[in-house]
Amino acid sequence: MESTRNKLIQLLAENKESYISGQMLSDQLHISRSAIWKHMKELERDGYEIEAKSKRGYRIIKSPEKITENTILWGLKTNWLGKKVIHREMTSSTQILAHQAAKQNEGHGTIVVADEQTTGRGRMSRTWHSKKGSGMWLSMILKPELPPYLAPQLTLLTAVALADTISEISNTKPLIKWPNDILFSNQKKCAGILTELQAEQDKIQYVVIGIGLNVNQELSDWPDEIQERATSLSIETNKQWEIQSIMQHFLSEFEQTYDNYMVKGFSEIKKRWEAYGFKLGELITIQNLHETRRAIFSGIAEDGALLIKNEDGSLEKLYSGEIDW
Ligand code: BT5
Repeated sequence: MESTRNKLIQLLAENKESYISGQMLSDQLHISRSAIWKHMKELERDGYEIEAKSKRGYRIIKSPEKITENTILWGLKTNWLGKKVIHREMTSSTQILAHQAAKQNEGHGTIVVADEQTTGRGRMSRTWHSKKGSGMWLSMILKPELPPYLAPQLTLLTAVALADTISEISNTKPLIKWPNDILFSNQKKCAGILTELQAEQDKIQYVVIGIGLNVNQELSDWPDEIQERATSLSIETNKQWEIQSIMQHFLSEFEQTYDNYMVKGFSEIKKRWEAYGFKLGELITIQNLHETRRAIFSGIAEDGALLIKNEDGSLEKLYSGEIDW
């Protein structure tokens, strides 16, 4: 259930440019004017700067930089995504928390956010470095009405929304490396996506999509082996970024992309994805137990597989990580 506090922030956020009267707030929230005043004092303690003018009402001038459930909601322009926020300063992994929450019936669109993850995870039990306050460590609980075999499309959809967000806010040119990495042209990884599915045979119960986006790290924040392969928005642009506004932008972008996909299907996502595709149209090396061969990376298939064109002109789908980029 949405708390009065969150509704109050929502109302103030919607009226950012003007004052909203104590009476109007009290009518909308069904609480007394003195209760409104008490909430305002609590918001101030959370780091909000609030202007109160007699005869005009209240206005938020500045929200705190520290991430909290309230500050994420403040200014969030989504309809359903992130309306319920679970925030921790420190946790093992937002994926673990999100799975627990989903099992306890947390609904579609709930997000889990942490400032720091002690055991952030990548695919196949790999580690995701998640230093305190340096990146967007976010997991989203979704309950899509989709057959499980289409779940890989959600990873591609997330990558498109994330690449759009990065290019819109920072004016950089990110690339998507199939299936789940965001890189820059120097081939350094700035973000990774982890899609984890809980499904019955023909029905998704829920999916948790985890996004790790490096925002304000310097190279020395990572161990040597990661330094060679990683980058952050800050390293690429030479400036510090506000993590929460990036998150809000991403959540809006994701929601629109997801809603559109649910109505219109995958073809638009495919087009948008291919516009960002790393090494699309180029020769790549495919390795498996028996052979090494070269083929052209020619696109992505409806089921999220990677499409290659062999030397004899035949098209083939690849699913596993046997590509040597
Ligand atoms: C991924 O895995 O790229 C998915 C990462 C998903 C992280 C998010 S954060 C929020 C949510 N909660 C979690 O616990 N996880 C998700 P993968 O493709 O397996 O890449 C992992 C590899 O990337 C590691 O083995 C390292 O080589 C490298 N790596 C680790 N941390 C990195 C970082 N911060 N930046 C760039 N590369 C990193």
